[in-house]
Amino acid sequence: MKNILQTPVRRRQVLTGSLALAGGAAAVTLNRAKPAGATSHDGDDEGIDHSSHYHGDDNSHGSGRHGDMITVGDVGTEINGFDPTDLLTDWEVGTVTKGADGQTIRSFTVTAEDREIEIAPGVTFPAWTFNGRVPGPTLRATEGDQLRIKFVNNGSHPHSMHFHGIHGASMDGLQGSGLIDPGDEFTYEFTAKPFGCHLYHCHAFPLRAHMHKGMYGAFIVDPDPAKHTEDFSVANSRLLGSPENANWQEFIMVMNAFDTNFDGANEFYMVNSVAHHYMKHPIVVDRAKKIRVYLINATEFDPINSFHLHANFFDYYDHGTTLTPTLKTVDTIMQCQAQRGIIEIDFSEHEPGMYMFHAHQSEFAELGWMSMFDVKDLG
Ligand SMILES: [Cu+2]
Repeated sequence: MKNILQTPVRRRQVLTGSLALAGGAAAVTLNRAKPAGATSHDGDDEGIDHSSHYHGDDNSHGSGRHGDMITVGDVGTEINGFDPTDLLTDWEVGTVTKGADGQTIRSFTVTAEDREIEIAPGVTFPAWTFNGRVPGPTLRATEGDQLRIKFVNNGSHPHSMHFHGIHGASMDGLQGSGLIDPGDEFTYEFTAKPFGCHLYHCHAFPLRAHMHKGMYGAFIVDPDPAKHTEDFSVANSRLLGSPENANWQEFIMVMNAFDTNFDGANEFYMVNSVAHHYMKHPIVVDRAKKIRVYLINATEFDPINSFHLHANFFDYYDHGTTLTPTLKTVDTIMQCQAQRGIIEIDFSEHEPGMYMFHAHQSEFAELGWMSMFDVKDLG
């Protein structure tokens, strides 16, 4: 397949649906009702059939005009090796052992490697990855664990893992503290704290190149309920594997974007690397169980990203480092790069149906950052 990078793609081309890739690759157009490449729009909004449906079926749940404007076709797992639907709940908890003092030691291995990924149907991107995926593995630990993260650089450039957490200077992922050349390895050791929704990313320079190439991932630290007796049940509900936690539906969502022609502006926006994936594959949730989204903004080039939920409001925990919400009853939050937080949503009083969420920068939504919860009675 001819690489997308040989064909310059600009943001407005994608928006107007005029992008047709050479070499037999799939076309990207905004109108799913017509075959790929069958239309040619020369105006921003002309030719978009607002009567067509986001999913080719029932349009009674208010998706309306938004839903018309998504990429055509689908991204399989053949190139990427991961499915964004599976990635939502793919917690990497490492290998647990006990130290002599009974301390929990949690060990991970993360490998940097170059890998081409498919970010929209027929659109590939030459990524630099952690463990072959973008975002990298979602590393999840419990507050107070001793972490040992063995990092192996099998990529073509120097890389590191810089954790947003509390640790010593020697473990920071800079030159002399874990920034390593191809073929080298380094083990980061520190205590998992503070509890919250964090991230890690490569801190090699130029930083923006290593970020936008895909070198970031989630780092979740669950609170240790024993340390939070005043909010024990809340802390327990955040602890992966606890009975209280089983009453929640938890998802990792990393907001990201890709600059496919390397002009310093993004052509595609999304959650978890595939444009419009959760429009074509809505996230099925049980109406009776609350939703907890670990939301992280890894978007390069644009200073702000955002999350907006339709038809409902939610509570928000900035950085996830508190057990009471830092924002209550909001329907939109914004994050700068590396900002993150926990969103808690309750649909129990709602009718079942499709509930959209998306960036409220409209252009981001149209270029891929638009998703659906499919709220059902699964009882
Ligand atoms: Cu790097």
